[in-house]
Amino acid sequence: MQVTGLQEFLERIEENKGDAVIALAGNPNTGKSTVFNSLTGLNQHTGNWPGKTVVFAKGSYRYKKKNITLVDLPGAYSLLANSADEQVARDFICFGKPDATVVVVDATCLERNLNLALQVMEITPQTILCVNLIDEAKRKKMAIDFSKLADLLGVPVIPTVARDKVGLLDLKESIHRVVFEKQLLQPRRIVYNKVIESAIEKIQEEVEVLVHGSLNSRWVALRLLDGDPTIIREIFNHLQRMDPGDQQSKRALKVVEDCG
Ligand SMILES: Nc1nc2c(ncn2[C@@H]2O[C@H](COP(=O)(O)OP(=O)(O)OP(=O)(O)O)[C@@H](O)[C@H]2O)c(=O)[nH]1
Ligand SMILES: [Mg+2]
Repeated sequence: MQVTGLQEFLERIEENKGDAVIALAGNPNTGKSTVFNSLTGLNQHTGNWPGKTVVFAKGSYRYKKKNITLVDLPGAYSLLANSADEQVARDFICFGKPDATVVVVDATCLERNLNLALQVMEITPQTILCVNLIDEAKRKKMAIDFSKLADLLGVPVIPTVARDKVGLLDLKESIHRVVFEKQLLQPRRIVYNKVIESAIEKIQEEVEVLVHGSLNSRWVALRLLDGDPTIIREIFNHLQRMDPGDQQSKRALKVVEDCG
């Protein structure tokens, strides 16, 4: 079995992980670390992603008798990773199976920031949108209809001013509901054109046998169609670890490998 930096990282996160692991993702400079520091206080430590210069922080807080581990990820514009930072964020969200992912977005440039949120929602329904910097949006006289945004996206939307600790209790409550009260989320799904949708369906059938709910098979199919070799390599490594070893799985694994 190949030991990647990813696996070593996941093992570190697993240690004393408490009752749930929550990923904090978002574009650069949206206030992720401010949210992280406010929620975890001194209960945190930082480290390097094994083999990379990328820094991550892990911390914890307690809410309603549950111990929550937060992972502060480096800023990313996209999960179709272009930089080492983006690769780390992507790999954790995709393969780390956090119990929920909070996407921190900048209220003053929602349009650009929602790209990442939609990509996260394509991987996992367990997504919460934290719309931060609403003080800046107000200053710029921007009005945001948060409940309409939540309806449109199908996930909880929490407005915050992280620097002033405004809205962070709501964020903790939302995380609690999603993780422990099994609040049903129905994230808006991006529908592609007919040709792509039918290709997705075919590939999804092939890979389902390997994926077994450990990854989202629709997302895997999309990545195989994209053909990005770095992500396909990680998908291959992940699926190889899950491989039950029968003929059907071997064939599916070969399909994934050949796409890379
Ligand atoms: N006005 C305002 N500033 C904020 C708010 N939240 C964070 N900031 C400021 O925004 C800047 C960036 O915050 P960080 O928490 O470092 O952002 P980040 O997303 O962790 O940044 P990267 O890790 O570099 O991607 C800091 O100067 C914060 O003090 C907010 O709600 N309102
Ligand atoms: Mg940060």
